Amino acid sequence: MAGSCVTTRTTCPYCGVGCGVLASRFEDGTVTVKGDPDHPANLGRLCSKGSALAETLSLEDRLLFPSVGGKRASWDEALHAVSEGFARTIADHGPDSVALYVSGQILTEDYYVANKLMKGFIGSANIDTNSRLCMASSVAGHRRAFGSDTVPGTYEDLELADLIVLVGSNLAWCHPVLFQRIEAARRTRPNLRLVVVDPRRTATCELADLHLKLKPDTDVALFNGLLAFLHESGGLNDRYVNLHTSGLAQALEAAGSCDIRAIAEATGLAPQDVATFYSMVARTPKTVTVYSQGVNQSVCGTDKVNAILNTHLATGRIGRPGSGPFSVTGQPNAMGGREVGGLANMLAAHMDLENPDHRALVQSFWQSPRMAERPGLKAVDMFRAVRDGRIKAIWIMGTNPVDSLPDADGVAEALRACPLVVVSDVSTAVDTLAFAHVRLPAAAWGEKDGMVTNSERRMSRQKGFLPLPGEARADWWALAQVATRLGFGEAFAWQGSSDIIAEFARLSMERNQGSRDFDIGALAQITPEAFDGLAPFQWPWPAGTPAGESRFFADGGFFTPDRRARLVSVRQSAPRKLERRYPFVLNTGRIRDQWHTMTRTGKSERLSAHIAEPYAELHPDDAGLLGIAAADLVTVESPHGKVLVRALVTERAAQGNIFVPMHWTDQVSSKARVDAVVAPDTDPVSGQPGLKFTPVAVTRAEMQHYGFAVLREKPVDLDLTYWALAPIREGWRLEFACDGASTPCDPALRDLALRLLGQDSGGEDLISVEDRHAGSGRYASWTGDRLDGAVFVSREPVAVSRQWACGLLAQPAQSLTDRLGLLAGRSAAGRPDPGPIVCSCFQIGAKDIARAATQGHVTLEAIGQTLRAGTNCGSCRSEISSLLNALQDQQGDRHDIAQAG
Ligand SMILES: Nc1nc2c(c(=O)[nH]1)N[C@H]1C(S)=C(S)[C@@H](COP(=O)(O)OP(=O)(O)OC[C@H]3O[C@@H](n4cnc5c(=O)[nH]c(N)nc54)[C@H](O)[C@@H]3O)O[C@H]1N2
Ligand SMILES: Nc1nc2c(c(=O)[nH]1)N[C@H]1C(S)=C(S)[C@@H](COP(=O)(O)OP(=O)(O)OC[C@H]3O[C@@H](n4cnc5c(=O)[nH]c(N)nc54)[C@H](O)[C@@H]3O)O[C@H]1N2
Ligand code: SF4
Ligand SMILES: [Mo]
Repeated sequence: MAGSCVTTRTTCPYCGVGCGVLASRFEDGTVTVKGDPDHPANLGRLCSKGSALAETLSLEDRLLFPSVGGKRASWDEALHAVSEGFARTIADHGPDSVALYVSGQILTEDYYVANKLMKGFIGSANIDTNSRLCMASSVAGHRRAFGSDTVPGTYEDLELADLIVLVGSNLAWCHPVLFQRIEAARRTRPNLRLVVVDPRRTATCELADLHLKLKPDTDVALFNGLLAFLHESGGLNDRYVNLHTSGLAQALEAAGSCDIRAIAEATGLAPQDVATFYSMVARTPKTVTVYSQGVNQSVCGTDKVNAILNTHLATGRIGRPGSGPFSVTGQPNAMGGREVGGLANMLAAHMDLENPDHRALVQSFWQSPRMAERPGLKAVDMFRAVRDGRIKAIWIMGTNPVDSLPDADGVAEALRACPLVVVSDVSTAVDTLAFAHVRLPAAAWGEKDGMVTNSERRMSRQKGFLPLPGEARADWWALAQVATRLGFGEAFAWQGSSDIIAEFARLSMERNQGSRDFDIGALAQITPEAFDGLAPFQWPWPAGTPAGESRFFADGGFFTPDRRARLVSVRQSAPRKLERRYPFVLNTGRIRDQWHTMTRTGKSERLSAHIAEPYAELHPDDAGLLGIAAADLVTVESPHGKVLVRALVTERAAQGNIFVPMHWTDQVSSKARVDAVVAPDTDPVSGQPGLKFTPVAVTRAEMQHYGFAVLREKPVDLDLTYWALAPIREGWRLEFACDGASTPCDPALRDLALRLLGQDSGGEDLISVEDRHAGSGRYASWTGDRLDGAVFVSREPVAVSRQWACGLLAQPAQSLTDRLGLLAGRSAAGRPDPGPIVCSCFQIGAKDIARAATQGHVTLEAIGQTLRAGTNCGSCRSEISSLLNALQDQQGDRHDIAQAG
C-alpha cells in the first residue's frame, strides 16, 4: 500500500445481512476493506467473507470481453446476436418461447429493467430467478398470511428479544454478522435465550440453550403443536386475533390437540425437549422466530412458513420491538428482486400479476405494448421447458444454474439442446458458461453502481470504486440495449442508475396511498448527485415523509381485502418412505467461508483454508455400518446423479442423514456438483425445490491410491478418479485419488507425480522416495531455489499435515536437509503444525488452539488474547468454543484431511 487513498461507502455483495463496507483504494491500486461503522446493519462488523473481499478483486478468471459462438466479439455484435435471436424466436414461436433467468445478486436497477422488458414489452412472464430456490416459500407464506410479501421486523428486534428461535438457519455461518449481534446482545443481557431447530448440529448450536434436532421436514408438526399448546395454555392474544386476523378456528382444528407424545414421535424429539420449548415460547412475549432454508427449501416449505406465522399472529407477537417472525434472506438483493417483481408470478413494486387492476396500473405506467397476462414458468419448470423445446432462447444473468438447480445434469442437458443460450457473468470459471452461445461480461462488485435491499427492508447503495476492466458493462445496460434493438428504445432510455430508481419509485407510489406495502416515493425525483450520497434507509419511505425505522402489523393493517391477516390451516404431511435402494436423506447447504459456486470466494487462499474439499457429513454409526472410515472417499447417489466426496464422520450428523455442501463445481473438483444428485421435487404452492431432502445411497468408494500435492502451477486436464483443487499461498493444493488397477508404485503413478510437478517440461532437481512394500511415494522438485511442488501418494488417505505442506511454497530456499525433511513430511524448523485452519483472518488452526488450551488458555477470551483467533471478524468464535468444549476427543492426523470445522 502506498500513498493516499480514496474511500468509498458501499455494501457487501454476499449475504442478505447487507453489511456496509468502506473500500479504500490506494494510489498503487491496492484495495482494503473494512466494516462501515455508520451502517445500521453491521455497525462496523464484517464476517470472514466480507473481510476477504479485497482478495477476490483480481482480474484472474474475469470474463472481460463479449463472445459469440466461442469467438471474441464486439458488444455491438453480441447484442445483435441476442436481440436477433430473441426477435426471431418470438416471431416464430410466440413470447413464451423465450425466457430470462436472473438472480438475487444483480442490483435493483438490473432486476427492474429485466422484469420490465420481459413482462411489459416482450409480453411474457417467463422471467424467474434463483430466488425461487431461496425465498419463494417465504414469499408465498407471507402473501397467504399478510396479503403481501412483507417482512415485518428489523434487526434490532434480535437484540431486543428475550427468546430467539432459529428454524432451519445456520446463522453463525450464513448470516454471521447477525449472529454476532445476537452474541453481543447476550453478553449484556444473559437472559436472552436461543433455540435452534435443525436436524444437524451446526456451529450455530454452540450458542443455543436448546437444540431441537428434529427429523427432516417435520417442522409443521412442531409449530402446529406449539399453536395448540399456546391455545390450550391460554397463551393466545384474543384481542389481536379478533381485531386483526381470521382463520384461527380452522387453523387450530388442522393443528389438532397438543399431544406432546405424538408430537415428539412425529418429530423424533424427546418429549421433554418439546415441552421445554413450548413453555419457553408461551412465557416469552418477546419472541423472534428467524427462519431460513431449512424451512423454505422444502416440498412443504410454504406450509412450514405459515405454521410459524400462525403462532405469531395468534399471539399478536408481530411488528413489536423484540417480537415477530423473521425470514432472513440469503442473497444481497433477494429483497430487491422481490420488490421489482422478479419472480414469474409477481409484478413490479409488490404488485400481483394475477390482479387485473395491478396489471392495468403497471401497463399504463410503463406505456407497455403487451403485458404478460398470466404467471410464467417457475425455475424448475422453466428448465424443464428448455429441455423439451418449449423455450428456445434463454438469457441467464448472475446465477449458475448448471450447479445450483436440482437435477443439475438435466439442466446441463437442457442448455446443451437449447438453440440460444446467453450468459451474463463476471467470471470465466463458471460451469454454465460452457453452454453459452453468447457470453456477456458484466461489471462486478466494486465496479458497478446501484441499490440492494437487505433482510430488514433496508435499501443501501452499492458503489463502484474500481475502473471497469476490459469491456465489462452493467447488466442493466446490456438489457436496455437489447430492449432498444427490439424496438422499445423509448421506454429503456435511462442515462444512469438513478434514473431507473426514480422511475421505480414513481411506480411504487402510483395510486398507492397506503394500499400497498412497498412505497419509496421519496426517491421519485432523485438526482444523480443525491443518489450518490444516499444513506441506507428502510422502506416504506413515501414521498413527503422523513426516512425512519419501521415495523409492520403491530396494529394490524394487513394487505388483504379486509385488512386482516389469515391464519392458514396447515397439516404435517405423512413421513416420506425411503426405498431400500436409497435409505439416506441427503441434506445440502453452506459452509462458513465459501459463497455458492465459489466463483469469487474461491479465489481467496484465506477463505479456502477453512474447508478445502467437498465432503459428506455422516454419523459414526452409519459410517460403521457402511464400512466407511474418516477421510475415505464416498459416493452419494440418487436416481438423478452422483458425487464423489470425502467422508467426514461426525456426531454432528443425525443418523440416517448426510450433509453435502453446495459449493463445489467442475471447476474445482472431479465430481462434486451436489445438485446433480438432488431431486427436482417442488413445493406445490411456491414452486421452490426441496433441496434439503433427497433419498440417496451412500457407499465407500474403493481407491487404489490417494494423493496430496502442493503445486506452484495450477494443474490442468486432471485425469484422476477424484480430485479437488484449492488456492494456497503462491500455488495450489490438490487432493486426489485413483481407482485404476495398479501395482504398488505403479510407474503410472510416478508419471502422474512428475506430470503434476511439471517435470516433463524441465524442472531441475527432483527428489523422490518410494516404498514399494507400502505402495507409497513422495516426490518433490525444485527449479533453482524455488520449490515447484511436492506430491505425496499412498495406499491410504495421505496423512501429511495439510497446513504445514500448504506453507511450503511460500518458504525461502531450502537446504538439502530441509529438502529431505520435506519428503519425510517434516517441518524444517519454526512454527509447529497449526492443524486445520479455524480462524481465517489470522490463519490460526485447531492444533494451535489445542496447544494454547494445554497451556491454560481455555476460554474464548483467553484464546483471543494469546492467539488473536476470533478477534477480527468473529466468524470462527462458535467453532473455537466448540473446539475448547470437545478438546478431550482430539482429532488425529487422518482427520486433518477431512477437516470441516
Ligand atoms: N457462508 C455463506 N453464507 C451464506 C451463503 C453462502 O453461500 N455461504 N449463501 C447465502 C444464501 S443465498 C442463503 S439462502 C443463506 C442460507 O442460509 P441458511 O438457511 O442458514 O443455510 P443452509 O446451510 O442452506 O441451511 C440451513 C440449515 O437448514 C437445515 N435443515 C435441513 N433440513 C431441515 C428441516 O427439515 N428442518 C429444519 N428446521 N432445518 C433443516 C440444515 O441442516 C442447515 O443447517 O445463506 C446466505 N449466506
Ligand atoms: N443443493 C442445493 N442447491 C442450492 C441451494 C442449497 O441450499 N442446496 N441453495 C439455493 C440458493 S438459496 C441459492 S441463492 C442458489 C445460488 O446459486 P447461484 O446463483 O447459481 O450461485 P452463485 O455462485 O452465487 O452464482 C452467481 C453467479 O453470478 C456471477 N456474478 C457475480 N456478480 C455478478 C454480476 O454483477 N452480474 C452478473 N451478470 N453475474 C454476476 C458469479 O460469477 C456466479 O457465476 O443456489 C441454490 N441451490
Ligand atoms: S455477514 Fe458477511 S457476507 Fe453477510 S453481508 Fe455481512 S460481511 Fe457480507
Ligand atoms: Mo439463497
